[in-house]
Amino acid sequence: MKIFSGIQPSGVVHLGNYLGAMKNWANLQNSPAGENEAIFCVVDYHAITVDYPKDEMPQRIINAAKDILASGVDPNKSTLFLQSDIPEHTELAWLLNTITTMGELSRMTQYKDKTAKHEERAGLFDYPVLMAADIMIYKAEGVPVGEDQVQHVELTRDLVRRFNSKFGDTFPEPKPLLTEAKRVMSLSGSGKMSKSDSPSTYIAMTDEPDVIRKKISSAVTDDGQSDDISQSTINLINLYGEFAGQGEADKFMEQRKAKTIKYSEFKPALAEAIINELEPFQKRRAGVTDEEVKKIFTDGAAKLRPIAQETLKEVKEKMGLII
Ligand code: AQP
Repeated sequence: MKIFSGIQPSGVVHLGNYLGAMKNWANLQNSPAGENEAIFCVVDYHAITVDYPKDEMPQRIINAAKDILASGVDPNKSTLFLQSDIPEHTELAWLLNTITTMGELSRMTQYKDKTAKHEERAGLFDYPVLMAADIMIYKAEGVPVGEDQVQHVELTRDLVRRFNSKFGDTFPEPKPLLTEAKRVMSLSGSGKMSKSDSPSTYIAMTDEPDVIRKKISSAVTDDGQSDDISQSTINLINLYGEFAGQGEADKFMEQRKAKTIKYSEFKPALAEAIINELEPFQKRRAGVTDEEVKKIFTDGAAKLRPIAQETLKEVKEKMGLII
């Protein structure tokens, strides 16, 4: 299966990004007998749809690639590139805009969520069409993302069907590939873990052990005594399962059901499990240089550009634009 996914260089990467998407990227690339062909992208054109610190952007782009590599993506098995290095993405997005309705884009919950915090801009509104172009230009069939991106993949499927029926069979219908941790919640107990929220509400993949201990010790839980177990508590126990194994997490869940759980014991255990998982990630990340990332981007774009150009030519022909 051909796999495509991306991450915005919009700041630090957190446990939600890692468990919901990036860890899965490394797993998918290691499919038996190379049955998956994986393409991963730092989507800089998506990250500029809200205000951003221009001077920090070059380093953010490089850091996003380091995060992907540290998660286990191997440039010898997968292709990693920078979105703006292949301008055919934006050209295909324009062509897809002509078959996308305002109603469809208005229904996107991420647009509604983001415009609660940011100005309403055409680029932010059109974000899902560029994402559809990112996926379609490589004719990808699988898109490993977190739950918040599923609606955008569904829109991509609609655009694929519409394009194929208007202009002839061209694209496969991509499906979202989700993990168990498809929606990691914020440590504040409300909403998804998000890098645009306060740093105390997320664990960054680069957080030092002491920072992790402090953040987990102040993470919101229920009181341990109510009949209803809060979503915030379930989220933390699920996180523990991700790092320490389901069997260990089940023990704490049984204690919570029996109302005997001691958060003063559970939280340090969770913090240490996270620290253990992040240690090799942080080591690998520190070992990647900026120059290596630039070379990986150059090689990735050189490999993918002919494929993107080929798809764009096919699309333009089918749309009657080649004379
Ligand atoms: N909390 C989450 N749980 C599971 N998966 C998540 N993802 C994001 N948050 C969670 C997945 O991570 C991938 C890369 O995300 P992105 O860079 O496109 O950023 P985003 O989806 O806009 O979410 P962020 O990181 O929290 O940023 P802001 O604060 O800007 O909204 C995607 O596959 C995403 O689904």
